[in-house]
Amino acid sequence: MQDKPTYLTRPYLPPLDEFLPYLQEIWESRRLTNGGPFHEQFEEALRQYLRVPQVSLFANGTLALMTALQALRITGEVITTPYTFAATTHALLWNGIKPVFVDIRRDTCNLDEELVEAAITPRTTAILPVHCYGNPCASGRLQQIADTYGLKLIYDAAHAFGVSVDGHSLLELGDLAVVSFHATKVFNTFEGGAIISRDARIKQRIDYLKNFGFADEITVVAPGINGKMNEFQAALGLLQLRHVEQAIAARNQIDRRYRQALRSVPGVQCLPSADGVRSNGGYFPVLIGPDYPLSRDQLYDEFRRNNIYVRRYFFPPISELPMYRGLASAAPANLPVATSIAKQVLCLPIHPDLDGQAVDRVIEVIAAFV
Ligand code: T4K
Repeated sequence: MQDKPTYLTRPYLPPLDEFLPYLQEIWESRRLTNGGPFHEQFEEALRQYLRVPQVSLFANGTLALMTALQALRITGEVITTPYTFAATTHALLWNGIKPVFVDIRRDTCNLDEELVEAAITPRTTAILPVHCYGNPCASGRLQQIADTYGLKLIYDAAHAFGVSVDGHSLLELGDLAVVSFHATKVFNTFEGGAIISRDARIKQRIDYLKNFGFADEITVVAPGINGKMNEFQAALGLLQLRHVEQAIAARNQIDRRYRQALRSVPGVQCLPSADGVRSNGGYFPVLIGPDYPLSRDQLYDEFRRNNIYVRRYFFPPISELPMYRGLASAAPANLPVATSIAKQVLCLPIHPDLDGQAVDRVIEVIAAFV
């Protein structure tokens, strides 16, 4: 067993001395939150970096998701994926919306666009897909379905910061896209998130909603929530933007190393990387198939014995959680691909501070049984 633990991820942080001047400014100005100067600067800097029309910053990605659904007045049923983090589906339930699960594709782990139409009912108002692990959804087809049936398309793009297809950010897609800046993400502000919107009118509504619905000191135009990002988070975000390209490059280098080493390991399958996609190296999932000598859980335990903390994202599928499993669409027979992938998946450690030796140890643990 190696002494030093290897974690799935370690949050990227810039050198502390680069952050101190920001902190000093916050301390001196006493401007801590409610759309302060760093908030305004970060929102604009992010808009330019991502090359998207509008950005609304949030305290975290979950509040952003909940607000996105409110902003578009989504009700009734929403078609979504069972293969995601609990926040995606919980955001629907917190809005009184019924999730309707549709199975995923084996190559991307994203909502299977060809199964969506069959799940539409007169109560369906929107589709909520996830760009799982930053893998792009079949957005052309999903948009076509949304347009045909008059549905809204909201992407949970929590994993998709910095991912682009043919030079276009994934965050441009759909009516709204929601991204997370949680500590474990490619780009972090400790906690944080944002909604990407298409025009100033919808951004205005989102901004009211995240501030209790206040339009001015005495006018409340909507039953809003407190979703505001504070000045500490925004200042860190501004600084993180200077480093994020380097962090993504380091992650992608680890991604390439894993792919090359695992190519020759029978029973271990990496998800294919699609043409024209600039990945962010946010996650490195592998599927442990029947040709591998150990089951997924045996390999997970073996990693633990070696002080390596891999994760089973996303097991169990959300459709199997107690609050969802009674839904007709949650039946495992309706979701064979998600059910099978959730039993096979392991996310391997990947983050900018993971050195070559640690990556080799992860590969050695897998290869030792072949
Ligand atoms: N939609 C999707 C598709 C999402 O994946 C998420 C969040 C959301 C929406 C909601 O966005 P946020 O509201 O979170 O902004 C983690 C994260 O908490 C969560 O943000 C993330 N997805 C999810 C996939 O993973 P946990 O409970 O598995 O994380 P935890 O605390 O076990 O940490 C994982 C590893 O990271 C540990 O091995 C240690 C390391 N770590 C973690 C933290 C928090 C650190 O080294 N330092 C840290 O500060 O959920």
